[in-house]
Amino acid sequence: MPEYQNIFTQVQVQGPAEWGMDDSGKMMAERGGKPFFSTLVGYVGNAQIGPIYLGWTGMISLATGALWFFIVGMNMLAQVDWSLPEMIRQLFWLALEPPSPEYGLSIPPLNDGGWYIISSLFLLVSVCTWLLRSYLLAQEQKLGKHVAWAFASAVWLFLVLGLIRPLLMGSWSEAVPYGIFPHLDWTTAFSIRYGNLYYNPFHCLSIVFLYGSVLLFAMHGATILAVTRFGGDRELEQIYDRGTATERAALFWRWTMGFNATMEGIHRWAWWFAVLTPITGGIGILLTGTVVDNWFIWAQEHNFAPLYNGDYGYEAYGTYEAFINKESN
Ligand code: 07D
Repeated sequence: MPEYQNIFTQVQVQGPAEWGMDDSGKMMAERGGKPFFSTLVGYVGNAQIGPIYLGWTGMISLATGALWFFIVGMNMLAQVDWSLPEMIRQLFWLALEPPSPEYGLSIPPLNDGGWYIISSLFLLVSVCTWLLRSYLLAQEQKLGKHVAWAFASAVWLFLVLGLIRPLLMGSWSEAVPYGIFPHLDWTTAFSIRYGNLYYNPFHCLSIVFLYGSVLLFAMHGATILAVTRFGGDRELEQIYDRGTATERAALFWRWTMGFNATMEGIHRWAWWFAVLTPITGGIGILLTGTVVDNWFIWAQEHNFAPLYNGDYGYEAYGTYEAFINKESN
């Protein structure tokens, strides 16, 4: 055994395939695929691939996810006259768009948004069963449900964007199109339509938590790698039986910024920052167009954006209401 190991100097040890625990006796039957080893994969993670546990939630999730993917793909193919080379050439620009506004919340003809609604139903089932699967698999292994709850926060934003907000706005046309550039164009159009999303304080908060997650991950990853030589990579052990690695890491951060998280607490910091990104984001999207029609004016009203003298700010019209009326005339 080398004395000092980290991800850059690791040795790949290969023994018999690991099948995992079998507490209840019913999981083994649902594990599929003969496990095999890949040295290449071993460079970035565990060299063993499989077996995979599917179960009924996994089966439904993959099947409905594939149906969504297939419907979107076939619609794109139809748009380029069933020409595969054209589909590949235009792939980044193609989309399955939601119905147009005149349909409201009714079900439109297939080629006028109907396929969008059907495929969305499949995607909804797929994402929700995947969430349930992460909950059930944790339960099966007697783990905490932290992964499932974290994924639930992402599903919250997904539901707000594609289901809850369109329902509140009274139109499926509010939903996000399925396509690579088209969904990005949608975010820009959405931002402009509602007066610049940068002035939505929940978009601000979401960015804070997104960037904050990145910073925490970098700090934590760097810290653990830096104290690996003292056994710091055995994090759980360091939590209940603190050793010199933890002491050094803590001291480093106290010297650097006067404060240090604990060996256990840093993971809670990371979890909360990650989870709060889509939670705050979902609140911001939910308020847009339902409660607030123009975030720039909202920000001016709340002394958060500057007031200009001229046609840009609402004060040129006397009151906010007068400005809104002028805008809608
Ligand atoms: C999207 C939801 C969960 C996803 C799930 C998965 C499938 C299947 C299929 C693999 C990520 C579903 C599964 C679909 C996959 C296959 C085959 C989570 C998601 C469950 N913004 N912005 C955010 C920044 C601007 C806009 C969040 C930065 C402009 C809109 C985040 C900038 C405009 C929305 C963020 C910036 C604009 C957002 C996303 C900089 C125009 C949202 C958080 C530097 C471009 C979303 C409140 C997240 C939101 C969102 C960051 C600029 C528009 C913090 C850094 C001004 C419309 N923006 N943004 O976790 O929550 O997403 O807003 O300029 O809806 Mg923004």
